[in-house]
Amino acid sequence: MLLPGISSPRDLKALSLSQCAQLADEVRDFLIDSVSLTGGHLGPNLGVVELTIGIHRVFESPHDPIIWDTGHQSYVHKLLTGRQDFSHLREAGGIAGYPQRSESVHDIVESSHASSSLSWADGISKAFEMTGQSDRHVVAVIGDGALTGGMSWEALNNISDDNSRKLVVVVNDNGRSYAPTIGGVARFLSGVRTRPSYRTLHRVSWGIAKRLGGPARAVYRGIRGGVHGFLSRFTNNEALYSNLDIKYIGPIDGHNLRDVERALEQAKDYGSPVIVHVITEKGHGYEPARQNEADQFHAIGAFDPVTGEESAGGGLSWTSVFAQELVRLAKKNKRIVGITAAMLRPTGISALADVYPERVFDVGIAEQHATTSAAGMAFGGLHPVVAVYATFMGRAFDQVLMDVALHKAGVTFVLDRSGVTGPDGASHHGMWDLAMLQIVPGIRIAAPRDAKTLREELGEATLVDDAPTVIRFPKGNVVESIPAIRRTSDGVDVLREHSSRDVALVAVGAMAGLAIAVAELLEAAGIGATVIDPRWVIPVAPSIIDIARDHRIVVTIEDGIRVGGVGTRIRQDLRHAGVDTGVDELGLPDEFLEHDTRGNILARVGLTPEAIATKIIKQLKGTVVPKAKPKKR
Ligand SMILES: Cc1ncc(C[n+]2csc(CCOP(=O)(O)OP(=O)(O)O)c2C)c(N)n1
Repeated sequence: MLLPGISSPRDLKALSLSQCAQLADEVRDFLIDSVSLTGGHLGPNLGVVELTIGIHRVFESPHDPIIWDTGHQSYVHKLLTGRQDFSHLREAGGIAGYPQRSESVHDIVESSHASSSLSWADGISKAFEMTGQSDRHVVAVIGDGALTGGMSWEALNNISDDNSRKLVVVVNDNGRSYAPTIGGVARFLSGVRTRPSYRTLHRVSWGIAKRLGGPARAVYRGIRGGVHGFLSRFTNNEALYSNLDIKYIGPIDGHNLRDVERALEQAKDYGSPVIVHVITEKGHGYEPARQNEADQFHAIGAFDPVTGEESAGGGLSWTSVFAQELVRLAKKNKRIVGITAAMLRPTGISALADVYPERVFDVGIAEQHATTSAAGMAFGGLHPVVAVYATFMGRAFDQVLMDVALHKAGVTFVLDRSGVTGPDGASHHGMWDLAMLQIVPGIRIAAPRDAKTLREELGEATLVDDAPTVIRFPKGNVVESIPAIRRTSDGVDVLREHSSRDVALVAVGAMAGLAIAVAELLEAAGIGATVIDPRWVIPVAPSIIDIARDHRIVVTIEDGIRVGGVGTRIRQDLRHAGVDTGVDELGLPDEFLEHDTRGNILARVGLTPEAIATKIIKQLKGTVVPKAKPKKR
């Protein structure tokens, strides 16, 4: 076994190529075994085993920073940089599913939102140049999927402007995001992939360089870029890149370590920005992943390593309720279309595509474009439903504000994975959407509490044709129904009432179950609680103000950041209406919350029935206990 002996990239450099091949096999076995127990991003990592070994043999991490775009493909990098305990991958205390600076000096970028790596690399290389660290290379590894994001092209535009920087862009082209990558960029890459003539050129050139000795070799190295540029016009492989004026090497077989290393060495020699186009296969070396057409084990739960069969999760997910209801609504309303930013299946939009393929648009990893394109579709007479994970909505704030809302476009945003998500860590919690979106003039935001209200609110949203609407719901399974006792005339559901109106609990969406549990505990302590679900949390319905007026205190509970959340909005609206009932806003702290289970995180931040009930009891006791009389002397 070689893998246990690799504690840093330095150890890799002592290995022969055949030992590296053995190491690659060991890494694959390790990944399959460990991810089968914990779940994680298996397919992307199986595809970059040789590439990661090659990068670490050719460059000197961390002296040469390596930036993994998105970061879900960094498991091999972790294994080779001293992190071989994967037993608690993505669990509290275990290693993170993405690069994390606190884990290792080899991890540089941990944001995990796609398409940012080239901007990072651009900035770092500029800083190295300006601070006299000119012996340091910067390597960015970006997938063909991430390359569909606009930010990468903004960065390339800048990178191509300055030939003095040591910046290597490795395009890890496996032809897929989750599903096959779409669009012109993908077509361009696939065109290059099927024309291997550059590889021949590259091999010949390498041969020449090797044979030349001393000064002749140095001279050849100096002019090699130009020679390649000239000859590659005849191979016609890299027209897109050459038009950008960036040197290009490729396409390289990403599973042939010798070729990978040669290409990287050559890129290192250039001493100016260069793209190395590497062809890899997602799920490489593991048949069940390769055969899985849907997503090639992009992200998977625990599974049987022999058959590749995923362990049965069971239960009905929020995503599938949304997916089914969207199809039902789309059958009745021909104006409804679906948009996804490269997440056809994870968002459930695939259900609509199965029935009406022509009414679904996968725009690539391009949330900003998805949003403005939706505004255009609304102008043209459609009602677009843009389905994204809540965390990625942040990318398109300006577009929601200026393109959709300002233009009164009827676009429905469906935010899956809102609130605390858990194992994907700080970057993937959908906790900013409520605070961020509620400041958009005219926007209406619904947070369904169960499957029934999700269906209902989605239907209501698709009828709004003059403003953005948002439906946000969490990850995981949904309960079919949390019944209401009554609905107010302005659409607020009252879930529970009590003759003594001590506290009004306002539950945002999936927090309804928690609020009811709090009410039960309060009742046992002799405190009467009303529980309401606003359904549409923004704007604040007038009946919420009326209910608040009737109670001693209001407690809002939301699965989103407390600062500037729905609770804050209710407090402001109460004050504006002259109601002086105190409001306690419960929600998530304004912190980056590390990976853990959703349950553990909610407990840590005090969002459990016991913690909330205790807080309220203390608070109310505080208001009823008479002030102590001053002692007589
Ligand atoms: C801004 C943003 N939107 C969506 C995602 C979700 N996402 C994670 S990985 C991925 C596909 C990445 O494809 P690619 O860059 O080709 O890498 P591969 O997995 O194929 O190696 C997507 C869409 C994300 N991380 N960031």
